[in-house]
Amino acid sequence: MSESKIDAVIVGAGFGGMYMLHRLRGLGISAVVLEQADDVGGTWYWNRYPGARCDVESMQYSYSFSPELQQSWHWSERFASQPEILRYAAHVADTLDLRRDIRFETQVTSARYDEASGLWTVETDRGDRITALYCIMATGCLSSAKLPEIAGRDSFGGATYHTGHWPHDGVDFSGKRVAVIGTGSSAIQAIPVIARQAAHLTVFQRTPNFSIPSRNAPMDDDYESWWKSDYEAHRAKARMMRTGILYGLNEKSALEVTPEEREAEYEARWAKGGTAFMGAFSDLITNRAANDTAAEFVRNKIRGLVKDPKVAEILAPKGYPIGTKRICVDTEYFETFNQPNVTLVDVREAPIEAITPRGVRTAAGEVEVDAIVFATGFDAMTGALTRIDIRGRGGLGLAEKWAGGPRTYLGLMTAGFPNMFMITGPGSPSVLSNMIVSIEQHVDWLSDCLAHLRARGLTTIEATQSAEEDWVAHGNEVADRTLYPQAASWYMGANVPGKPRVFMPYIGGVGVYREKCAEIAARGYEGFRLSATGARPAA
Ligand code: NA7
Repeated sequence: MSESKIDAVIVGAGFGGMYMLHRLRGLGISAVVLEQADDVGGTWYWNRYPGARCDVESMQYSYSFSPELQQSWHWSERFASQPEILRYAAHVADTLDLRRDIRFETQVTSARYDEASGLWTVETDRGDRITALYCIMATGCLSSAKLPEIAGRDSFGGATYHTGHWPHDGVDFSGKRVAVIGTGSSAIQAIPVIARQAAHLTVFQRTPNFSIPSRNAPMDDDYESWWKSDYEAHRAKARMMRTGILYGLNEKSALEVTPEEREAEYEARWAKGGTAFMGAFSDLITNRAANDTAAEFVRNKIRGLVKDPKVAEILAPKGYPIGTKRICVDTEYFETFNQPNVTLVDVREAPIEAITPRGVRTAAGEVEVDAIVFATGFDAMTGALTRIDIRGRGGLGLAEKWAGGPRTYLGLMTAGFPNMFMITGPGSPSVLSNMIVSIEQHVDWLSDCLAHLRARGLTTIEATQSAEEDWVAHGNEVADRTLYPQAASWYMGANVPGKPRVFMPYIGGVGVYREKCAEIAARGYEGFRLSATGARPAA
């Protein structure tokens, strides 16, 4: 048991927590980072499954705050693999000497606000009890791995893995019969790699996903030079894009061009690869008829790639608009189903009834396997927060407050929890954006906010109830103008049984959101109450 006092506790040493620590040091605010893993990297520390790779191009998926850092680092591929991103995170930690303020292998169990003192007390599984003025949750959006609720899950006699908790020394599937449950981004990356090793791979698919080829390749020298020759200007443009990613957006509607022009645009983007496919036309996420043209294009590509027409139809997503479940980026995913050692099981047709000691039993019979890979995703956006016992004013629990879905102001704070901040929390663009761009914007905004408070002798900031209500209403209104709510996605909480169906990230766009945050700060932190320690803000 150790007791200590500090200005700020930061929870999580991923890209959010690392940069937050760096900025607080610059402000002279003492801080400690608590991290459950034994090193930095957050999501990239845990997601070590075969084929794990970022779907944002590496030249853009990196910090922009340090010109030296971005100029000196060399990415070896167009899309960085997980090991390379982890090496980058370690390099940043070394360069900025971050580890001396990070307590590893330390899981935060509770964080409680004391109204009298205006301080947070944070407790860990190692018996630490740290009192701090600020509690900053850099806990990540996709960090609470979710196992499926399938009968007999723990009865399986062979090895089981979750993609988000992959063993550090890797797994050798050679000669093994393997089951993969799930066909989201993680599975779509892992399946081609596992299929090359395994004796037999059986994929259990509940919902097919749209996936675009990555066309990953070694880094092109000219492309790298183009970025590096004017990194700051390119970054500035990216920060104002809807997704925080710089790529060509076509201003035209998919419905105003001829079928030939439309096809040519899709073909060009398919050939280039990556999520920029969704920038083919301006109305793909707002107009169902426009979206249908893109969806049908991808379905036809799948039909062309998969030799068995029956298998192709099972893999071709129908019934929800393309892009409204997170679009996947793959390397020979669909082609993998042409391999003789790969079988696809349509779980909609033959639901999984149970996991047995020998394998997976569906309505169509039992599939015997040696290993099961759960690629079943995360309790996204809220799971990493609500699994900590966080209590604000009056002992109100965050999980209790969010029982009907997360409620925040700007995704940065939630009313009733003074001085508790979220980096890329629900209600911010977060998972709909380049996470590092969004992380930097939150950390910079928050650092300026804390400097503002200090300069005025104030210690406490809290979102007002009415600002929060307005922000939630605005977030819903913007989401309802898009096709996103039409899909049963993890953005909607639909992948966790019992989780309220609320569209969690802010879809208004990274650039728009950035401007709103800046205006709010310029107006003296409108919608927040600023006060002195322990003082209860006026109603
Ligand atoms: P996802 O995208 O949530 O995918 C999970 C997959 O697992 C998805 O295909 C699910 O089907 C499937 N799933 C979940 N539970 C079950 C059960 N009980 N039975 C059958 N299938 C199931 O997680 P990922 O890890 O792939 O990706 C998460 C994000 O990480 C990704 O978007 C990137 O941003 C990085 P469903 O679609 O729910 O029918």
